[in-house]
Amino acid sequence: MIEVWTWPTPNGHKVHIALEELGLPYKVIPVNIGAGEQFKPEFLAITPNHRIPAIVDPDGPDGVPLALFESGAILIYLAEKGGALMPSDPAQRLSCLQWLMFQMGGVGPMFGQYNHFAAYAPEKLPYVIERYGNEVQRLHRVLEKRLAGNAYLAGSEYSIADIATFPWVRNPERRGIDLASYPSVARWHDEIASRPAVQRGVAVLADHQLQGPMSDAEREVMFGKTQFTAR
Ligand SMILES: N[C@@H](CCC(=O)N[C@@H](CS)C(=O)NCC(=O)O)C(=O)O
Repeated sequence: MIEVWTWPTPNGHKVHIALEELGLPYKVIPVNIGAGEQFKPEFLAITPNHRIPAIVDPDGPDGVPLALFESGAILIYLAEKGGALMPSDPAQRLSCLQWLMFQMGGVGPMFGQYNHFAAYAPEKLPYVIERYGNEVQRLHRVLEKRLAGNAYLAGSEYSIADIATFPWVRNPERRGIDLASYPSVARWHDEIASRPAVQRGVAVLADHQLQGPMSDAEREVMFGKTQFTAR
C-alpha cells in the first residue's frame, strides 16, 4: 500500500485528493510540521527537502519500491499508475502538464509567500504584502481567462492540473480574494469542491489543522533556526 507522509496543507491535500479520485489504497503517515517532525531522520531519508508531501510506494515501477517527493511529481506518478486524471490526447496531456507547472512554479510559491508576509511575518512590510498581493490577483486573472473558455485547466478533462490548483484556491478570503470577481474560477471551484473524492481528500487529517494563531514553538520550527540549520 502507498504510504503518504503528509499534513493537512494545500500541498498535502493535492495528494490525498488524487488518491481518493483514483481509488488507490493508501496509508497516511502524519508529519506534524509545526512540531518539527519534517526534520526526523526517517523523513529525511525519503526527502532531503524536509517538506510534505512525500510518498513511498512499495510497488513502484517494475515492482521496485519508490520514494518520491514534490507534489507535482507525485501527481504525475499517481496519474500514470492509476491510468486516469491525465488526458491521453498528446496536446491535452501537455496542456495538463503546463497548468500543473503553472501551479507548482506560480500559484503555490506566490500564494505561500503572500500568506507568510500577510499573516505570519512579525513585521508587516507594506511593499512585500503589496507585491505578493498583486501577484495573487494577477494569477487569479490568468486562471479566470483560462477557465472562461475551458471547463478545466487542461481543457475539456478534469485532471491533476485541477487537483494541484484547487487546494490553493479554496478559502479565498485568506488571500483577500473575492471569487465573485472571478466568476469562471468560482464556477470551477464550486464544481470541484462538490466532488465526493475531493471532500474525502481535504478531510484527511483535518482534525490536526492549526486552530488559532501559531505558538512561539511552532513559529520557531517553521521560520526560525530549526528551519535553517544545515543538515
Ligand atoms: N514544492 C513542494 C512544496 C512543499 C511544501 O512547501 N510543503 C510545506 C507544507 S504545504 C511544508 O512541508 N512545510 C514544512 C516546513 O516549511 O518546514 C511541493 O509541492 O511538494
